[in-house]
Amino acid sequence: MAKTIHILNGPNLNLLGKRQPEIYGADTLADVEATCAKLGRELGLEVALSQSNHEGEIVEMIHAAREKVEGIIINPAAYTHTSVAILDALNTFEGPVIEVHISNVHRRESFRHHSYVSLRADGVIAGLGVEGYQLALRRMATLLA
Ligand code: DHK
Repeated sequence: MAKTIHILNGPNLNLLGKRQPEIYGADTLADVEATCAKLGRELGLEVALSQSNHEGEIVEMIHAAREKVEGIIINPAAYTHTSVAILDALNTFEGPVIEVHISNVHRRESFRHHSYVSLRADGVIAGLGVEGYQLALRRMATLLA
């Protein structure tokens, strides 16, 4: 049976493609979902993508992932820099976790330089645009082989 990867996205990423395209690019989250589903098929992985603007909902999605999926790719967006709750939830998950940021957070405001989620992540991708999700998926295929 194919292993499942959940790609979780935090606040404002529902506006991907419309929101500050000079920073986040022109692709929408639906485009990301389609390219990752296609790549998942090539890699033999089942891919599910979700987005929420609410911290507690993201915590609950991580709890649900505990029972259902083998790996988590997460772009916690602004919660990256603030959320101990999301870090704690990820610490209850046993499979691999890869953190993705579309922009290079280290070249931006200093409050974006710290990530709570990085304390749990097995790997971090930043600044490679939405291609970062596909690269994370390829790494998941390696880790779960
Ligand atoms: C997305 C956001 O919404 C920001 O709050 C983060 C991240 C960076 C990204 O680059 O994908 O600081």
